[in-house]
Order: sequence, then structure tokens, then C-alpha cells
Amino acid sequence: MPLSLTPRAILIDIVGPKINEAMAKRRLLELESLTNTYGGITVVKLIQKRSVPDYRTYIGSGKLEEIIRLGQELKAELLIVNNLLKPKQLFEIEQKLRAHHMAVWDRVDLILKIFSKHAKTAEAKLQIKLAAIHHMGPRIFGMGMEMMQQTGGIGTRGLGETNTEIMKRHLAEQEKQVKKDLERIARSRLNHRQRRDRLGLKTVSIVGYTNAGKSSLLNALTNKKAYVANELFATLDTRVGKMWMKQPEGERMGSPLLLSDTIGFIQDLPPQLIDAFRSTLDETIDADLILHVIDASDPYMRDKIQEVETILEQLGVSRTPKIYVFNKMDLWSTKLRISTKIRKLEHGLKTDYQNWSPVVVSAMTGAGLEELKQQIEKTLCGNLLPSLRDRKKMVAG
Ligand SMILES: Nc1nc2c(ncn2[C@@H]2O[C@H](COP(=O)(O)OP(=O)(O)OP(=O)(O)O)[C@@H](O)[C@H]2O)c(=O)[nH]1
Ligand SMILES: [Mg+2]
Repeated sequence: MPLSLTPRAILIDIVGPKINEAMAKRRLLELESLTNTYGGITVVKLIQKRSVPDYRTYIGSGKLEEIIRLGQELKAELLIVNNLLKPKQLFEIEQKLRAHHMAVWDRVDLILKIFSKHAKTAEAKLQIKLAAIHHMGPRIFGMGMEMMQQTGGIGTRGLGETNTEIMKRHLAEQEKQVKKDLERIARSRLNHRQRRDRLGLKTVSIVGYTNAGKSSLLNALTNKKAYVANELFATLDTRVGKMWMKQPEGERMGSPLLLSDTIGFIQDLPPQLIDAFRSTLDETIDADLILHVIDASDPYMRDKIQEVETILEQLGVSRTPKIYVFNKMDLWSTKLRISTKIRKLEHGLKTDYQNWSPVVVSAMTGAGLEELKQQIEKTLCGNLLPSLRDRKKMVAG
């Protein structure tokens, strides 16, 4: 039975002994936000402490019975598990829930569903399709195995086995086609980048936790109209805009910089999704400067900074110059009415993160943007000497 457009959902997070109460609360809140972004309605949130997940169903059969009871009582259609489950475990749960008209998703399923709702360009759509093939594939094979055991057994070609073979071939063909299409797009992107390199344009990449205000900042700095929304993963494609630096004396025009927006990061971003969006993140890998945008009104700000840094490290860009942009400062004055408190907060951030040229701004009101532009120029012009690569090119050319 297909799900309704706004499915009523039971959320569950299985947490190990290393996760304390506060962390567990934050994880569930984030899962609720993700569910909201998808369009689902959270009817109940559950946390289960377990040092080792149940190998058959991950959550354990007792908990599953409780969920079925709750589901009937609260008319839920969907169970969302905030963990990465094995295909076989998802299949087991699915079997049990189906009789009660409920479906099950794990964390990757949920994020993939949000991605496919938000994908606009052909490239983003293809990347999601590829990630879905990788994620769903083993589950389909798992189902095939199950059917084979039921219908045939070792040595006989049961109905299940045939189905699995057909499905496998079909998925493999689809995967090959999607990869081919993606390569074509990547080649044209590379051409763009090479042209940019020849023109000697510096590039600045805007990164940060999802919903920090990256697209809003791109718009504010470049007069672009990137999609902005109070939802997670509003942006899935790289969008590029031009920002003009001040003109040096005697020159008619300042030089342009290319600013690019990127997909937002999130804690425990499933690795297959990082891989899926690697090519979009190539802009970040090649950037001359990274703007790390942070929602300064978020109580979990410091944890999120750490999580973004971890992903940047995985991308191998920890050596690129970086500016920390503390955004949404306008919300401080709504929350904290006393200006000395605000000054103290700003001072605290600037001291704690002094190695990262911190700037406090509001993409919404425009406050602090001039200071940010100056900081960008200062950081890049500190590098005004051509890069090693450019120098090599000059010698060669
Ligand atoms: N009050 C306030 N809200 C802001 C500011 N900047 C962005 N927002 C809001 O924050 C929400 C997220 O903004 P986006 O620019 O879409 O954030 P993003 O980082 O691009 O998000 P994703 O693409 O989903 O990862 C939107 O509702 C914006 O209106 C700001 O300076 N002040
Ligand atoms: Mg965005």
C-alpha cells in the first residue's frame, strides 16, 4: 500500500552506551526535523538503549511488538529507524509490519527520500538514483534470497532465484547507464573549471551544516536567487555566483570571485551519500578559500562545527584557507535583549575561533557582510602571489 503524502510516523533511535542523554535528545530532534522536511508527521519518538543491536531486527522483537501496538493506537503508517540497518534486518521488520499496514525506513531511506524531493538538476537526480540503486539493491537481493528459500532451496531454480537474477541484471544495467550519464556531466563540469582556471578566477566555496544559511549568504553576497527554505537539504546542487572585489586604485574594475553554494552536511551523513555527492563537492576540493557558515543561534552550534570539520577532513581540504562565518546574528537580539550579553557572546566566539578569522553576520539583514567581504579579500590577497600551479603554468606557457 503506498504511503500517504504526509505519513504519520513513529521515530526510533537505538543508541549505544557512548551516547549521553543530551546527545540522544539532539539526535531525535534532528530526526524529527528530517521527518518534517520530508512531509511526515511525528506521532511518537522513542529512544532505545542497547549496547549491541539485535542481529535479526536491529531493534529487538519486544520493542517491535510495542511499536506495532503503538502504531495501531496512533494510526501510524511508517516506522523510521535513525540508524543504518542491514538489508536483511529491514526486510525482517518489513515482514512484521506489513500485516499492520506499516512500512519501515532507515536513516539512509529517509535522507534519500528528502533528496529526491529536492533534486532539481539532472545531475542531482542521477546521483540520487545511483545512491538508491546501491542502497536498495542489497535489500532486493535479500528479498530474493528469502523467496528462494521458501520456494526452492539449494540446487533448484525456484521462482525467487529467477526473480533475483532478473532484478540484479536490471539494476546492473541501470547503474551502468546512470554512471555513463554522470560521467558526461562531470566532463563538461571539468571543462568549465579548466576555463575558469585559465581566466585566473579565484573560487570561494560556501560549506556548512544543513540549514545554517549557506544559500542565503550566497544570495546576499552575489545578488543570486538560490533556493532558501527552513528545511534540511534545501540545496542539492552546486550553484555558482559572482562577487566583485573592490577595485584597486588605478583600475577600472575590481576582480570577480566565484562563490559556490554546496549541499549541507549533517551528523552521521551516511558514507554512500557523501560518495554520491562527491562531484558536487569537487568545487570545494578545488576552492581557494572556504567559508564555513555556522548558525550562531543554534544551541548545538559547537558540535555541528566539529561535525562539519570532520567531513571537510574526509574530503581532504583541511589545508585550504578558511573563514568561519557566524550567521543569523539578528536572532541573538530576539533571544538576548541585553546588548552587553550579545557583545560578550560575539567576543567569546571571536576568541575561541580566532584561528579561523571569525566574522559575525546576518545574511538576512546584511549586518557584518562588509566586514566579511573585507576578510575574504584580505585572506585571498594575502595569497595574491600566484599559486604554485599558476606559476608552473606561467613558466610552461
Ligand atoms: N533570522 C535569520 N534567518 C536566516 C538567516 N540566514 C538564513 N536564514 C534562514 O535559515 C533557513 C535556512 O536558510 P538556507 O539559506 O536555505 O540554509 P542552507 O544552509 O542553504 O540550507 P540547506 O541548503 O538546506 O543545507 C531559512 O529559513 C532562511 O530564511 C539570517 O541571517 N537570519
Ligand atoms: Mg541551501
